[in-house]
Amino acid sequence: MKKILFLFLTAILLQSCNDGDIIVTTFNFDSADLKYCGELGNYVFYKVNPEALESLSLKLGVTDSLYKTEGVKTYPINGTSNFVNYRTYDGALGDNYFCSSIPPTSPRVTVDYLASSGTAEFTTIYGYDDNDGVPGEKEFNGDTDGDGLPDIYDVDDDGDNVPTALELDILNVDGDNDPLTNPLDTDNDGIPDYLDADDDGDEVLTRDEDKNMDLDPRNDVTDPNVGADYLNPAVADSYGVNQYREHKYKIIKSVNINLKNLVLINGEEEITQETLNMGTLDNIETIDKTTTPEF
Ligand SMILES: [Ca+2]
Ligand SMILES: [Ca+2]
Ligand SMILES: [Ca+2]
Ligand SMILES: [Ca+2]
Repeated sequence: MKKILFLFLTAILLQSCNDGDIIVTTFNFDSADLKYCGELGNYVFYKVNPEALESLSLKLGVTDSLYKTEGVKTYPINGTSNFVNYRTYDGALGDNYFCSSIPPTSPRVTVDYLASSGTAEFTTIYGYDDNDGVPGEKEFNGDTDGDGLPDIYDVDDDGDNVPTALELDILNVDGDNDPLTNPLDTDNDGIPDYLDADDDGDEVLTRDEDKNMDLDPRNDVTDPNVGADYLNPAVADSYGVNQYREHKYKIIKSVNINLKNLVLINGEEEITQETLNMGTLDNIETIDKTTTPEF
């Protein structure tokens, strides 16, 4: 008769009889980190519980770029090209057990369950970094300059062609070594320069106070005693610059792997699990983006 064992989320103690021997396994991977190796066509994700000498692994023989798009992708567990194994061993696993091209001969596998059905659900989440000196959680939740790049990944939040990083407290005037506290507010209008498209309040936009029109208002200086024209309210000439400079930012991807409706089989024995969250891999892929917003 076929034995069916149900495991609950952190599944506790699994006993199985095998020719009279009793094998006890814990099936507990909560404290184990999710790790990965492999590449297109042969992805391996695994967790190892060193205390119980057991592992849970997912192999995917798919040629998808798994994290290409944000959102959920699902892959069927078919027991052949895509499969999940739950195993116990007679010794500790070396660091490369799952990632070496030739399968190691030791430790020996003592119990081996193979999943013949179920689904692997990959949820890819994008994070952004514009490295502009304003941490993501402190960026304005919106698109200040309306250039299509939200502030969280806009290196020039106010679109004035002076990068945000150069409009903060760059001279450490307040002495706290944090460029974000007390950012420059040249015209004292209560809007910090990095969010102010007219920094000196002379009613000519900073972007337009660019005499040589090289998309950098910092090098247009009429009066060296005051500084650049965009910070000098006494100079208010507009050159009608209708262009943004090039922007760079990073997309940092993380992925969560959730196994659903898993049926693990070992001979006559069967473990079923409705959901088994393998965990999240942070920074699994980073993409460098370069773009020039349309004006
Ligand atoms: Ca923007
Ligand atoms: Ca920004
Ligand atoms: Ca500004
Ligand atoms: Ca000016």
